[in-house]
Amino acid sequence: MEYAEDTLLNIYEKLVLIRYCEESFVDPILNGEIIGPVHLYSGEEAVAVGVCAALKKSDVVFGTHRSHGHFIAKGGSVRKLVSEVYCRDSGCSKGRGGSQHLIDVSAGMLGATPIVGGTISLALGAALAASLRKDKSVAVAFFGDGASGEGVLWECVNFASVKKLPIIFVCENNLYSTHMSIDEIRANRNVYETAKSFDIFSKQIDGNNVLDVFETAKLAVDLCRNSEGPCFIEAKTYRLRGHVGPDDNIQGTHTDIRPEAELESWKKRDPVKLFEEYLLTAGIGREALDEIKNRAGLEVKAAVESLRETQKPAGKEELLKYVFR
Ligand SMILES: Cc1ncc(C[n+]2csc(CCOP(=O)(O)OP(=O)(O)O)c2C)c(N)n1
Ligand SMILES: [Mg+2]
Repeated sequence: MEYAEDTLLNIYEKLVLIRYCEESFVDPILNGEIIGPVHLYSGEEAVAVGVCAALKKSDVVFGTHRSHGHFIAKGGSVRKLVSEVYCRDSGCSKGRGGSQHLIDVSAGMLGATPIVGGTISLALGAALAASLRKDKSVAVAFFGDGASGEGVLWECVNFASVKKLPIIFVCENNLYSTHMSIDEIRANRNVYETAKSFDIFSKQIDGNNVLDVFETAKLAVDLCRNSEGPCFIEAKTYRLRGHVGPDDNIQGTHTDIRPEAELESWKKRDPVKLFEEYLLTAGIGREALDEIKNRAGLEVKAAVESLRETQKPAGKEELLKYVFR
């Protein structure tokens, strides 16, 4: 086998943990227990997991409005994530941020915000700092195809290229930006081609194949550590759920966007299932996979149960407690 068994099983565990976490939010969103918008990452897990598997703890990542996966993949605490999504005091932003404001400094997850493209320049700053410190650390900016329409992305790519900064721009191209198809927004679907014009390493990959993502990310990390960055990775992927909440945005439903056949064809390329098939073919026993699933299920269940039993969202009188005034 080309990879150590440990490496493969760690990757599998992260994929499953993210999927279980995401799906655990579905019913509480529908019954109103979770308030505020929640953008689920189901179907895109291989991007966050493949990239973060190539990083060290001391490297840093920045996310988006859809960042539960980035948070877990970089080693953030599941309990703090779940608590934050439920807006509880024990969350990573003390329950005042919710699903879209995720941060775990000790894990190197330096932030996520709902502003499309909003963290790209922050990641650039982290890369500039790393370059001035000469500490060989790498910064990653995760963003969606929608951010490719924001000027700040290309300003950052240009600056990073001019200064040879250790930053990896990771575009999660899931073909839609809210409820618009990429073809309605971009003249050229292939975002990595635009990045190429800045004279940097830029590649389009299968974002549902976690080992493809891992291999390309390792290459990009090596380039960055050798002062041959920046790099741009366009990972083609698809959300199994719709833009926000559990709705799948299928044509004919109230959001009426995505052809059902398109969703069905991507379901066949579910990144968790694809990797499971790979592991079984590579000779890893089903028992080992079941054990991991069991553990991940228990971890998510324990996180949800702990907050249900012990805490409530902050009341009106406490909402401004951590706000600088
Ligand atoms: C600057 C800005 N413009 C518009 C919005 C509204 N908005 C929220 S999410 C989103 C779509 C983002 O699409 P993409 O970047 O492809 O990410 P995806 O949701 O597909 O993961 C938009 C337009 C916003 N939050 N910020
Ligand atoms: Mg998108």
